[in-house]
Amino acid sequence: MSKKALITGISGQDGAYLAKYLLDKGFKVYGLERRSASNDNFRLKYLDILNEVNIFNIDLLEHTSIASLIASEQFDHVYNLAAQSFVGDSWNNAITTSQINSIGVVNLLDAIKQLSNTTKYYQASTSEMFGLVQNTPQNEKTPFYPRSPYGVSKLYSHWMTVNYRESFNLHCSSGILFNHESPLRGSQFVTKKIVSGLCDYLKDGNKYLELGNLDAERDWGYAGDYVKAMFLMLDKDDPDDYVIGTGKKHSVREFCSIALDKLNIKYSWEGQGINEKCISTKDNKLIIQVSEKFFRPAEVNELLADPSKANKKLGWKSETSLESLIEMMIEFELSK
Ligand code: NAP
Ligand code: G4F
Repeated sequence: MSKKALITGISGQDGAYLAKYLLDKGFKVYGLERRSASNDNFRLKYLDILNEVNIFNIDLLEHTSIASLIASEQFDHVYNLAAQSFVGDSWNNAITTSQINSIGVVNLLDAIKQLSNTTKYYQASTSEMFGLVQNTPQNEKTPFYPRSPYGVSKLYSHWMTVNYRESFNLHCSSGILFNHESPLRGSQFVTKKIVSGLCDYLKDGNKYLELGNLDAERDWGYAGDYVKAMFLMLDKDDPDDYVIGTGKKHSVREFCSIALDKLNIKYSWEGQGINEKCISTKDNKLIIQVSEKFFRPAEVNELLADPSKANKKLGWKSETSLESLIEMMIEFELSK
């Protein structure tokens, strides 16, 4: 009989790629989605799997509905990907962020503990928990120092996952995933914003892009590679926590430069700090300018993964280079 997996946040970037991956592995895939007027499941449609997944319309905060679902379906795997995942919004929406990202997790863990204790659980932890990094590169032993309400809320759920594993002997694992992107990335995140903004500039030379901190450095990988690590964690006999990343970092400015080169746009960076601009060397038109409104109250300046534990124990490694990822994102954007 097919194994059953529940994915919360199935309408998001990772949810969609994970659903496809598990369907290809023969799982029966169930998804949790909150009702929304705007969600048209474009990612599941793009991957051509909308009709292959079973969707439950339940908000992660509806703890009684979550409990009855967990009790009635007795899932083999539960992947908790639902979250308010945009760091930049988390200062203005700190309470909602905390409710979804922290209390939502306890709703699931507690239901599993009481009603389905052989279910294996995956928690979507994040490199944002390292925040003001205490060591570089970051691995499972690096101390945490979150820098946003998002990071703090995820640290709570990370430790709750560890606590339920240690207290109740549940199969709960956390993936501490570094930034991962794809053509299906949400439009607010910087990589998608850069690629779509530059494609808009290519189509209409009067459009330009406004960005915040160009010096921030991230370890960017491809979401399609990262969902495999989620499955590998639950496929193992022993639950554990794993850092997942590429082991390479680039600044936001470097990401822009690679995308500009791929689009064959000739440019130069001019000025410094808030006055920095990227200008076309063909006609002097503005391509990118820095805007204070995209800076954060507290920044995570650099993130760089040391994924050696996952390499060794899960046999997982990042397969897609940043250059290939950017090409993939550009191709998708230009085909729209
Ligand atoms: P995403 O595209 O923002 O997807 C998040 C999903 O959660 C959306 O489908 C959203 O649905 C759903 N959701 C939000 N609140 C909910 C609620 N109350 N009840 C039910 N569903 C709810 O994020 P992602 O990039 O796929 O990331 C997946 C997970 O990994 C998140 O937990 C994120 O924090 C974590 N993570 C991501 C990265 C990354 O670089 N992508 C790195 C580390 C960790 P709506 O459409 O209704 O908003
Ligand atoms: O793309 P971002 O918004 O991603 P961020 O904040 O690193 O968070 C993402 O990765 C985390 C894992 O490390 C996840 F947990 C989280 O859910 C999310 O998926 O911003 C990346 C960097 C930041 O330093 C930001 O200040 O880009 C900088 N940036 C500069 N200009 C910008 C912009 N970010 C955004 N979103 N928009 C800008 O205009």
